[in-house]
Amino acid sequence: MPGILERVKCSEDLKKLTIKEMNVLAAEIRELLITSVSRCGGHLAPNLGVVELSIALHYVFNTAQDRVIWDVGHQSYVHKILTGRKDLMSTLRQYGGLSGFPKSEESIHDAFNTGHSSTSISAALGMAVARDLQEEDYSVVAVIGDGALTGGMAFEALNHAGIEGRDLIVVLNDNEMSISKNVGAMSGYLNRLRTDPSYSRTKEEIEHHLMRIPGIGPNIARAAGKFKDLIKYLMVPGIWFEELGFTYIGPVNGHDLDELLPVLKNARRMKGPIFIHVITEKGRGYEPARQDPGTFHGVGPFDISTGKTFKKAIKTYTEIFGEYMVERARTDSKLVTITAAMANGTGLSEFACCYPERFFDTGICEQHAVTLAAGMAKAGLRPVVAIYSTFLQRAYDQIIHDVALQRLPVIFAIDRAGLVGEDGPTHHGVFDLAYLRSIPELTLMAPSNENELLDMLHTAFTINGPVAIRYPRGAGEGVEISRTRQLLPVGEAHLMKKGQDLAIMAIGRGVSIACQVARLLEQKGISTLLVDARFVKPLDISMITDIGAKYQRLVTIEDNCIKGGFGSAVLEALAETKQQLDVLRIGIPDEFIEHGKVELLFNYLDMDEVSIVESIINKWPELLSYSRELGLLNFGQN
Ligand SMILES: Cc1ncc(C[n+]2csc(CCOP(=O)(O)OP(=O)(O)O)c2C)c(N)n1
Repeated sequence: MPGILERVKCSEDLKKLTIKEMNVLAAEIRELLITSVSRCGGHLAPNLGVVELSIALHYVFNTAQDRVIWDVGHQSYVHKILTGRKDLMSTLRQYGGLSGFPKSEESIHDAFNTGHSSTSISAALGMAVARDLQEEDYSVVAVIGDGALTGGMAFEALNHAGIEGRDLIVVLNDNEMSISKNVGAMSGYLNRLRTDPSYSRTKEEIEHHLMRIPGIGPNIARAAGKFKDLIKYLMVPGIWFEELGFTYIGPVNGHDLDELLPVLKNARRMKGPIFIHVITEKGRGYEPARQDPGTFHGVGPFDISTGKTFKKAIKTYTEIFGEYMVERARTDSKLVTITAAMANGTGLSEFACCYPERFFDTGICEQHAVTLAAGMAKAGLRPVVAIYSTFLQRAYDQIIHDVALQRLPVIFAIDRAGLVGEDGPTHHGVFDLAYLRSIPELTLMAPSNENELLDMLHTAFTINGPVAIRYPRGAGEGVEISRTRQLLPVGEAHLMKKGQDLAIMAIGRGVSIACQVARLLEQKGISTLLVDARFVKPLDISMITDIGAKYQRLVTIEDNCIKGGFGSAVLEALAETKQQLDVLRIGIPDEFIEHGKVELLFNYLDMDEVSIVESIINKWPELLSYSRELGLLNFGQN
């Protein structure tokens, strides 16, 4: 028998269903979510938690006109399924397939592109203003998780929306989880709203109870004033939101359509800013995800019957970093670590267990995390802030104003640098070399393998100023980890191989690509000098000058945007030292890069070794005539 999902193509189809049928639909959607994510990977637990909420939103609102903005957007799969994209779920996050986040280019039902947290209320308010000024008529709804609500931008937007007073609905999807357990005082407040009966009482109930108090009850109106305010603070639910100018409704059971539908229908009719507090369970409907919502927040392909993911053989840079921190903390009592809601993702979970008093999770607050580190450093600690490259963009001013300007010894461990793959353009960490290398006083490095990461961390602790180390997502190069750590000479590149015909300078992940390129070129009889730059700042000017003096051709390779990145730094150095050689820069072009497997993206961008060799030969065809006897080449390893 064909399922109900087969019949649902738009919100009009939903409206024909009974609540019983919608509950069957919810089960079918959960099945589709589990199958799709088990194959493609993705954000399973967040989506399983919003199935009924998404159905209810699509029942009450029509996203062809009304604007529903999904904060972060990782929980928008159900919305995609309900807006004509269910048959594309098998392409989820694959190159050319469905994006894992809302994308206006993909559907008119995706009102606003998201990926980074805590933007939804600002964007929704912007749309409400535009609607009113242009005298249009539609509803605007921001759906924000309790994790995303920890981000400062969400508070800034609530603060503004309350005073604007426009028709705007904020739905808080409260599952008590960010990626890990949610943190912070607001999370505690939401928890009290959820669980403490005195917070959950309705205003009517409170009045009713007061009326029954002998003596003051009948005089309740006269007894208002200060006492009323006091009572309000003690007993009215959601008072914090009410004081900001929102009408607070809740808590509402986010898995009960009988509760959800009337609440949303009423909210649609109400005036002014409305805040609906919806309680959901992350991972609902799939036991492994319910039991371990952190792991199933964002997960790679897994076996549905066991919930087990397929383990990678080679350690990731993240793991290497996390282990080093635990190890170092044993002897370095000043070391503290900071994460912005990504303890697991940045490899700090073990540190958090071993040294809970020296581990700080700020919530999704990158800006605060960086200035918190600045304060700690100023007062004598040695903070390491571990943040993904893309999310560190949030804290640019804090890096400059609070850390670098005071030359504070904060170490930035920048994970997920370069292309990250399936999460796509909102998550690729391809700008950091460009946005960091312009900051004075900052030392900026990128390791080419696991040992280099460890040596860079080791070196970073000896530098009395800010240091940033950026490294890619996923497995390292698989090199054997040496037991002893080396202090790297700051600002010195590493000559890996000598050669005559052209020079290649690479950085970070670019180095392993450069090695492959050199190997392919050698096969064609072209001899290459290979340099691992290690530092983008300070740059090894003497190495660059040397190359400029001896070579006519230089290739730079980086997993970063080409504009303003490492290659640009090399070009600047060459210009400043008046070197005339011809330079080919390989890096991320000046465009936003779609989602898909990293290898595929490199291929698509002509950044794989074969394409780079092609570009080199195209640029300098005379190289092919340099065919030499391989035995005569200088292969000396340095
Ligand atoms: C600025 C920024 N920092 C970090 C992240 C990574 N991140 C994605 S989802 C998430 C947790 C979101 O929690 P919540 O809003 O409660 O949604 P839930 O997954 O629990 O439904 C985090 C930290 C991000 N997307 N944006």
